[in-house]
Amino acid sequence: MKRLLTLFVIVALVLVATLALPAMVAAVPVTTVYDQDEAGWKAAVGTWLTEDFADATLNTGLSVVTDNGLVQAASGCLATSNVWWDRLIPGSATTTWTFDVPITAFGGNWDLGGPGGPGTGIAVEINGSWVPVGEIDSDVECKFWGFVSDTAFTQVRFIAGTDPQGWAETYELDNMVYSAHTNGYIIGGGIVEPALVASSSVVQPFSDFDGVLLAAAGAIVLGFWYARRRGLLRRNS
Ligand SMILES: [Ca+2]
Ligand SMILES: [Ca+2]
Ligand SMILES: [Ca+2]
Repeated sequence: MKRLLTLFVIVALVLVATLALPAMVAAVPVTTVYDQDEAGWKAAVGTWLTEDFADATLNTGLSVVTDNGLVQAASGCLATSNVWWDRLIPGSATTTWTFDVPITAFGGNWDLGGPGGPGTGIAVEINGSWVPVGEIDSDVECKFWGFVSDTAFTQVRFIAGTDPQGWAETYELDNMVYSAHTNGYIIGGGIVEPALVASSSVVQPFSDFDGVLLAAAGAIVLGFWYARRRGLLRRNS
């Protein structure tokens, strides 16, 4: 009897180890940066949405929390257009973009070198645990910088970078682009497709990892139930 019970427990533990560990490893996103390679980024994602900051109203499903950022006329090389102007300060001023629908790629046209001169550069991070993606050089002027992730994310955060040239980084960003194309979702042509809306409105009660744990717990409970039913699990028998 005890042997059978031990077998059940071992099988359950092996199930958790083999299923849960790969899920935990896969949870760390791997990102590919496209520094001054807009064509490469666009080829990688296929379709995307653009926020051109023509006015202060952001695209549907896009929101921002910022200490200093705002939409205004450009002052540097992006001067023919309205842009996102911002000043990032180490330890105090950051900007976080949030996407209602998980995305896998993000980028834009950047001017760091013009507004305020070259500063700290910009460190870009994604999602709640703030995985570092890379730093945008402080002397970039009207160049594309973007990235693609193998794991979907819903937040992009800009913080001051590590370049010692300045105490802050004042910058302007235009034509911010983002895409969910590589995640089985399609965003394109400035229109969010119905399939995407339907997918995003489904509330996911568990993460992948939670689901594995739930399955393992279920297997253990079923094992005990089966053992007890078969009279294999009686105390002091
Ligand atoms: Ca807009
Ligand atoms: Ca613009
Ligand atoms: Ca600057």
